[in-house]
Amino acid sequence: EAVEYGLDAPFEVEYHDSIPSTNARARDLAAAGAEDVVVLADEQTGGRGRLDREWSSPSGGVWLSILFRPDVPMAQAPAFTLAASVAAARAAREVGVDAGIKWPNDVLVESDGDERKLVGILTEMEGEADRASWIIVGIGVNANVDPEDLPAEANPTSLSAELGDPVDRRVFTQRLLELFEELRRDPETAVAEWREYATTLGKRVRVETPDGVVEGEAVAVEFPGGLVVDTGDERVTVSAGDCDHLR
Ligand code: BT5
Repeated sequence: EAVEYGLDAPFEVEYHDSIPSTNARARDLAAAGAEDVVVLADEQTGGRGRLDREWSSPSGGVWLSILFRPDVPMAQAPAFTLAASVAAARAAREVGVDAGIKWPNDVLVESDGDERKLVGILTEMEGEADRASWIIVGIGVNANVDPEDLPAEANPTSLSAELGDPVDRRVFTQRLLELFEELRRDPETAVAEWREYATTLGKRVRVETPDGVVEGEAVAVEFPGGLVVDTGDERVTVSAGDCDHLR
């Protein structure tokens, strides 16, 4: 299956059979003044997660980055991560995979307390505090890949592994992009749907934020994407960090 699968998108799509990272390519395009571009690859040789962690990206996945220039303050960027996770979870549900969302950026398949990672999202931005110059939303979906080819410690899964059959990547990607475009303009629906899919709400969590560790019960998610944690003494809203579900 060739990666150049002819998407009918409201933006330019750039295809690569193999590239180090679609986010890195999108950053180069942003620096050159581009906007409304999707970079899509069959394989990434240097895919990245948050904090420069490696993102394993063998052939068969949907590895893409969306570059756009919305007129929003930088602080609103987490709303795009939220919209992307909802778009990915809904697109997965539409092909029959019961995906949930773990705050802030993981789309998972959960069964019997076991959480298998299906999608990762990496949002990057540049600009002034009151106005982002560009935003890049990188979405990595383990579509038609064998979880054995992914890092075992991440407890990964894929659409094909969950379904027992490969998905049509053209149809899936088309739908994912459509949903993202819709949801990023409709934060109310995105937040409401996030709550519906959330595996984090109601759980005891431990969040490592840039300012320290917050532990307590996850009680809410608020626009543009903060998680409200009830520590027992107070309610703290965390806007970024690594989150562990404690039970
Ligand atoms: C993420 O980071 O989950 C964000 C991943 C974003 C990937 C997309 S693909 C298109 C675009 N181009 C890029 O270069 N990146 C974006 P984080 O939450 O930091 O999770 C990273 C961790 O996930 C790693 O440390 C591994 O443990 C695990 N991991 C790596 N590859 C995986 C995979 N394919 N599936 C599931 N887990 C994986």
